[in-house]
Amino acid sequence: MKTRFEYGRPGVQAGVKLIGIAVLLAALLLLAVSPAQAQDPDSVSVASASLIDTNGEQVGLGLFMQEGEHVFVQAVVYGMPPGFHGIHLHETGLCETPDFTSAGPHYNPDDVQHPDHAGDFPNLLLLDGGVGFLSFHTDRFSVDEILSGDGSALIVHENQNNFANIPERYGDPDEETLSAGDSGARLACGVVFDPRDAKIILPGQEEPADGTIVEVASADDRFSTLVTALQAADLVETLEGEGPFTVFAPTNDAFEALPEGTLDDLLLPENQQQLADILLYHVVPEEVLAADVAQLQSADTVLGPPVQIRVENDQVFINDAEVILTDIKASNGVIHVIDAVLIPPD
Ligand SMILES: [Cu+2]
Repeated sequence: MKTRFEYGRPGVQAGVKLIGIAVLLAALLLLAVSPAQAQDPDSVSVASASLIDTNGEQVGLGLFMQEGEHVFVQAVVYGMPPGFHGIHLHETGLCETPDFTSAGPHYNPDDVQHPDHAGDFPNLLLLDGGVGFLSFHTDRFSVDEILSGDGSALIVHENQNNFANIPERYGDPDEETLSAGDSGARLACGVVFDPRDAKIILPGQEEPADGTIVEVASADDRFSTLVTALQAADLVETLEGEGPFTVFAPTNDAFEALPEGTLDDLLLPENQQQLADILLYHVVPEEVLAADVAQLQSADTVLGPPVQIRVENDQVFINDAEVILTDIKASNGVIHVIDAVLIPPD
């Protein structure tokens, strides 16, 4: 059971996966808020972190909830080696595989020594099955603080954190021990984000589209010529209809590649029918996703005559136009981008 979501906060990498249980936990956390506060969700400071491993796979979730002066921290981790692991908050909300050094050093706004960093946490114990749960309070930061600026990231390390606790008889601890407690490699990382900023899509749920085919195309500079043509051909209303439609959308470059003067001629009022015919030859009256397009040899268009579909060296062609981008979702269908204008047969 897998879930996708995108961060709503600008500058944070999108496209991380969440599992259903993580969403459930986040929901439970929100429910745990006292009824008076729950009436205004914005008055509650909560944050979560979706932990990914070095392969980008989901391996856990962290939750942070402000409770007065304290923050209640919870983490559930799975699919990682059993035993104790250092787990900390690091200072930058960026988790780039494979080593997560992008998250920077420990979250330490007061510039103090380990283990007094605000981001120092108790160790996490993973059971034999590689699953573990951590729950504690900290008064070293607030939820708002760890969400502000560059954000922060929750990191699970390979080894346990010794909290720089090296008794004198062992000699002087080195810099690595003093700064991070010999926790070793970063095995998992999760950007800390406000769950209310995230678009969460549950399993089986359709990804919400940003508007109709016309609205999606209008919002994209690459299709401004197409949109102009749709308006000139009086087809906007048609493509805002229920559909579903599949539109093979030529880019502006594709229109420019037409013989000189062709487009200008087509945009003349007296040629409206011809323009409409050409455009309707780009529309299939059903939703055909990329994975299905490649299975077809042809598809009937709204104009009538079918377009030919062929796959060559993993590239999909519609007649002689190459499909350069697929599956741009709209509320009433899907757009595949092509590099040439399709001309219907006479
Ligand atoms: Cu760390």
